[in-house]
Order: sequence, then structure tokens, then C-alpha cells
Amino acid sequence: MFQIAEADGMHIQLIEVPYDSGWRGIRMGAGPGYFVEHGVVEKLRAAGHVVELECIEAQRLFLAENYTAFELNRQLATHVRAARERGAMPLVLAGNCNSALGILGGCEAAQAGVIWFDAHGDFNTPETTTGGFLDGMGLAIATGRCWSPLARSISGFTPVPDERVLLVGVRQLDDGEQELLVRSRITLLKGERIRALGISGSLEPALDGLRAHVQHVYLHIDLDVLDTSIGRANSYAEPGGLLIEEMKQAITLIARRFDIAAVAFTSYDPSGDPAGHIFRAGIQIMEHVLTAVS
Ligand SMILES: [Mn+2]
Repeated sequence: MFQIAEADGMHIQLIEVPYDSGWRGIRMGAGPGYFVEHGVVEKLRAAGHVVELECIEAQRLFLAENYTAFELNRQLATHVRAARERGAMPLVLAGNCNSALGILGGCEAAQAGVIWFDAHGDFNTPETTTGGFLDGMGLAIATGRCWSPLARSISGFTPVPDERVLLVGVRQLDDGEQELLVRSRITLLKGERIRALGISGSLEPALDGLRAHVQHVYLHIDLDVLDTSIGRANSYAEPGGLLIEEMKQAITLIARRFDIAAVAFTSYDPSGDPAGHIFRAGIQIMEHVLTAVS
């Protein structure tokens, strides 16, 4: 039966990517399923939105961090594009931040800007990383610094120019990563600057600067951008992050200036959040994004 949205509701395509480093349903790969099992679809429907749910699955039996990550992204790009073509807002729940690559592919990266909330830079490359974690390289790949042949295998993906990227809430950078970021033209708004100037004082000038380059953005929310006083989104969580009200304020300021082409919530490991504080914060922020967009 076809559902009619209420006047202020939106058509949402909720897309799960339940993988972390090629592994399904483990660690941050358990986050998307947790959201679904704990009623994210019902909650968004209760808020007046029409919600359809789908889940991206690896097709090859042998899972390997890098191969599987790009394979998932190739599929994700197709699903994001299909959602946008039928007028639905893609809302992605992903284990890893590198899902940004598939989402950008589906949003025609050549036109899009990126607003990336994260406690980390995700800006390592194979030449700076000491952990070898592909997901520590997500933004470096998105801006064309590494893994280029595989990134090009994602349909619609082209590297996003630095000046179209705003990285918000960062508290922890590795040395080589920090050096690369400082040399880049990405606008970096660290957690400490937000703490010093407040959301409006720190974010508005940066958003106005970004608006000179792009009209629509992909909104990336690694839940570890939230302050650890709320809870620990994952084992990499750091203090000095954003509070729920600050996230909402930031989203309102973003939605006032940009068309939000797609949004993702990533990197939630429910095993570190037994009382569900980050889960509930995530739901509140999702509802706020959808209200701000509509
Ligand atoms: Mn991240």
C-alpha cells in the first residue's frame, strides 16, 4: 500500500551499511542494525515521514577490508542515486565513515560540498597511517589523495576539491594526518575552537565561506563527534566534542544555507553504549535534520 506523507513529512530512503573494516555486524558494523532493531524506522514514521529501508550487503564471500569497503561503496552509490531520482532523501546508517565515498558517488560528487562532523580527521593516507585502518583515510580518499583507482570504480564519484570541505569537531589527529590537513585547503574547525567561540561564532563564518563554492552538501555525521559526557559512540571517542543541542544548532545553520543532498550517521558501536545514550542522541539529531530540511 502506498503511503502518503503528512504535509511536513519527507520521503526517506534509509540505507543500512552494516560493516566495519569488511566485517559484517561486528563493532561499528553493529550500529546500523542496532538503530533498526531499536525502532529508527518507526520513530521516523511517527514523526510524519515516509520511510523505506534497505540494506547493502557484500556480494563476495571472502571479506577483505579494502576490497569489501569499495564493493559496498559501489553498491551504495547506485542506491543513493536511485533514491534521489525518485525524490527521496538518502539517510545512510553505516559502520564506517568511508561510506561517504559511495554517497558522494550517488550525489554527483563533482557538484557537491561536504560537511563532515567527526572527532577525527579521517585524513591519513597509506603513507601516514601507522594503524593501517582504511577508515582512518575516508576523507583523504574523498578528496583524491589516495586509493584513487578504487575510488574511481564508484560510479559518479570524482574527488571533492578541498575548498568544498568543512571538517567539524575534530579533537584527535595523528601527526602525519595533521600535517596533511594543515597543508590542505580544507576548512578545519577543531573541537577546541567550537568550545571557545560557540557554534554560531565558529561555524557561521565557515559555512558562509563554503557557500561561496557550493549550493548542496553531503552531511556526514560520525557519531563520535558527540561529547563523551553524552556517551561513547565507539572505542575512538574523545572528550571535548559537541552536545546534542549544539549539533542541532549546527544543523539548523547548515540547512538555512545549503540543500542537503544526503546525510549519513556512522561509526556507532553499541557495545560501548549499553544505556543507549548515543543511540537516543542519534535519533534526536536525525529527527532534527529531517525537520530542518523539510
Ligand atoms: Mn570518522
